[in-house]
Amino acid sequence: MKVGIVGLPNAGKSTLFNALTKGGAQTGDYPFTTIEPNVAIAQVPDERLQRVAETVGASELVPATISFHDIAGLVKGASEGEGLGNQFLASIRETDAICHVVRCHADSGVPHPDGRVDPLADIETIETELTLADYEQTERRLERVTKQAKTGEAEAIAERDWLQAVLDVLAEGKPARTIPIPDAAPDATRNLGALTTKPILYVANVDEGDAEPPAAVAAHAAEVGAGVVAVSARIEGELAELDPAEAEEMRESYGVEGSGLARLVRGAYDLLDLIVFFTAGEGKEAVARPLRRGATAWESAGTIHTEIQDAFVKAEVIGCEELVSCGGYVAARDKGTLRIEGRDYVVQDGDVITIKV
Ligand SMILES: Nc1nc2c(ncn2[C@@H]2O[C@H](COP(=O)(O)OP(=O)(O)O)[C@@H](O)[C@H]2O)c(=O)[nH]1
Ligand SMILES: [Mg+2]
Repeated sequence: MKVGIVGLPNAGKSTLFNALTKGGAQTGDYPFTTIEPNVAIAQVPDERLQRVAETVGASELVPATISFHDIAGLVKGASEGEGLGNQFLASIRETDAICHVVRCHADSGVPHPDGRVDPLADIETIETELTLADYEQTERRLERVTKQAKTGEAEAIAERDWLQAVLDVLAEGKPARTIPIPDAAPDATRNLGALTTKPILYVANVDEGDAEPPAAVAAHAAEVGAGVVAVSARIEGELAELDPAEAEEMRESYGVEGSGLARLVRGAYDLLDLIVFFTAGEGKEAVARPLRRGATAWESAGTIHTEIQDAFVKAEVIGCEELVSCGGYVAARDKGTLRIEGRDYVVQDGDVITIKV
């Protein structure tokens, strides 16, 4: 799972990214590893994993992870090749969700590319570029799928109609996510690779001591179905340099409640609408695996390995709390709480699953 951090130049993307990488290492709440200068991996904190591992006697813990990518280069005209142009848009295309940093602080020492502070106008600038990029992409895809639909294939027809509806809303400047994906063409979004179908979290980079995002930003987020959090990237950056006790003291002096970074990481997880299931075996790894809410046992197998999915026969399933209270698989099987489920079983958050092949 990848989250792309975007925003206009000087919005505070890198400050926030650096705070995340340092802060995570410090507090241990969200351990981060920087794998490339602009890519950091965060572990999803989940105390259930520890208990599942102990119960089954697993040898190693493998937490779920989420990666944050600092994607620079979005400027006005990017969709027409300005700045990093298409290269930047391609990087966003590979992400599952977008974290959009919006300059809201009024520090005159930080230049704004347009020489004024106007969060809504900035949001519009970015979203216009994404919409324009999607418009072009949709036109191209529609041309291809229209040809396929001439054969009378039901899926191609559904996809064509969806693309036409998407093109119409994009022309009005609205995001593609406003058009529901047709049942008959479930891969339509993935095939298109649109930017405006991705869930968005606005990160309002506010003045020191501000706890709330500007009302206009919150209202816009509600209108487009996006999440929103307020942080001061600068303060979070400073806090990240301190040890936890000092950081707490400084937080109090600024009147900042809780860790802004924790709110950010939490907000990003919520955006992805993920649940977690576990796989764990004695002497083997205990793994926490993120899964799309509503996914089936068969789909869960696919997130482990395509070979396991191809060979799927059935799944042994138990809720993690039940497994822990039973004290292990053998006792759970004896008690009859370890269930056998087929490929269409809808996986629940916290399920411990063994795929039988
Ligand atoms: N006053 C203030 N300055 C900030 C804040 N966040 C970032 N900056 C400053 O804004 C400038 C641009 O930040 P940067 O993270 O490099 O922006 P990016 O271009 O989006 O990556 C830097 O000088 C930062 O120190 C903030 O919350 N408050
Ligand atoms: Mg930067």
